Amino acid sequence: MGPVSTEPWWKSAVVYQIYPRSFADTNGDGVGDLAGVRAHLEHLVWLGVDAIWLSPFYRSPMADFGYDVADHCDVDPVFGTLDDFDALVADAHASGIKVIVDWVPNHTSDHHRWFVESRQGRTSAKRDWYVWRDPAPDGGPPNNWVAAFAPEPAWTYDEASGQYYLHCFLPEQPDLDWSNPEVEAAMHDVLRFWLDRGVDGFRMDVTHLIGKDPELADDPPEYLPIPHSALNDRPETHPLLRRIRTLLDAYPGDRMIVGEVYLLDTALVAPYYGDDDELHLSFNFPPLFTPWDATQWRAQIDKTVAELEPLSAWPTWVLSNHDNPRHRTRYDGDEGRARAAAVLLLGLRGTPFLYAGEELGLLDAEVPADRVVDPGGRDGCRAPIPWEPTLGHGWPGEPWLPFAPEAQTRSVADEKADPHSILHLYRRLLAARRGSEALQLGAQHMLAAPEGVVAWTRQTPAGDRRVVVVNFTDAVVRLEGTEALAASAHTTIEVASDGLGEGAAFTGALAPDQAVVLRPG
Ligand code: TEU
Ligand code: CA
Repeated sequence: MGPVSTEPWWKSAVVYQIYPRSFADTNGDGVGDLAGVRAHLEHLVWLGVDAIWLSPFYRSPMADFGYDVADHCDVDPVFGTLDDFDALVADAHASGIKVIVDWVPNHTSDHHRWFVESRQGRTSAKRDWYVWRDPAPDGGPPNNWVAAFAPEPAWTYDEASGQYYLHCFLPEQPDLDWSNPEVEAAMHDVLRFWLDRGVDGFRMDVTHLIGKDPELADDPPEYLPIPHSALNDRPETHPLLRRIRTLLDAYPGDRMIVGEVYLLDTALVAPYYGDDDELHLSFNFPPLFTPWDATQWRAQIDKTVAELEPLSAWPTWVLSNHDNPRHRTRYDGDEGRARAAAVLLLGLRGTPFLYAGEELGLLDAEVPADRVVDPGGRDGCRAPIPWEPTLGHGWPGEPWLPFAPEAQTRSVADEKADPHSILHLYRRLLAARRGSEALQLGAQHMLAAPEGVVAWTRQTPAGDRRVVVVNFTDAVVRLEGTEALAASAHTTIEVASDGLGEGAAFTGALAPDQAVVLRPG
């Protein structure tokens, strides 16, 4: 039995992100599908995750691989059917795994029936569901906003009506106008559709972008060409989030919303929790972009605590996702660092998000020019999961992207069979969290430690206690004479990133790139 807590499930949960295209294919078309997720739930139960987040599986022309939604309330045939979704949720729940789905509220596909109607002309009943504006006096775009992915204007001209429409991402992703109550009501209906189907929560795409300046004023020229999607931070978004929160909280069972707030300063992210009346959780990306360096990581941890603690806002931690190079790739391909990073991620106070494949220590795939498919250059981290060491790695057809390097030796089957693998490290870390209320929910106290080391304690009022120590250097480090040594006196190594010494008394020394979870006794 794990610890019993009265806190909502999402505070103690470890969430595992699945990019459905890349997870597991059951019909041989080279694209992963919902049946593939269902078929591999057993792996996730064995690993010990508490929840899965599914990236979009809705009907889509796939200009942005599903983040261009053409029907929010149906499954794209490439991923299966609504019945497949229901079966997946039923099996996940039966296995004790919560299901979070992606909700893309800022924009739709240009193939969505709302946009098809909107672009019919200036008098269309859905014209003002999107952001249409007359050209600037010189005939150019209405303002200087830059789209994501390429440094192009965030506006596309529509010859027929003589107006531009706004798209902060691809031209195939027109922005909805959330100042229109009909849009808000329609998107609330989407939330209800999935809540009624039993989902446990949502990952809300580009949360900070839905409320926009009614004047559509230019971005400060000194920021260009930063895309507008990374700058937009408006008061208009907050009442929208409060109404979304009210909608979710009216459902039983602690339904959760985690926002993708892509503002690269934690001080700007914190207000999206509101006064505990907006997002339940928010991603916090500055740590993801932090190099493998003790001083810089310590500063990120301190900053996160300083910004969130006064709000009683619960932190989140993430190292990898479908938009960025995997952390092992970012940390110079070094497996020792990737392992120590797993201890860091799973030892901090807050909800950790894992990205499928990081538990295998995958690197990004090297994608040859003739196989590049993503307009945002993100194919590398979306390589298919290798399930088997055999040719095809358990994929019945040629997958949509090439496999990552080392797929031959880093398949799920291989690593499952090897107790020294990084996969087993993740499993031990998840088990340690499940077994310790201190690791799940305990207070965090940072400890003075030698240069190159970050250390902290986790502790509950009832006295459950753990110490986490991460050596960011490639040298042996001794904690001698520091607060970190005093805090780790009379402890046993519960989990070590390199697997060495688990169950033995902690001596106060850490091997290069080693990180440990210590328990009293
Ligand atoms: O990402 C939003 C976002 O800001 C990222 O696109 C980021 O700027 C970029 O990936 C950096 O390379 C979300 C989704 O996570 C992403 O996959 C979508 O493409 C995007 O929204 C549009 O829906
Ligand atoms: Ca398939």
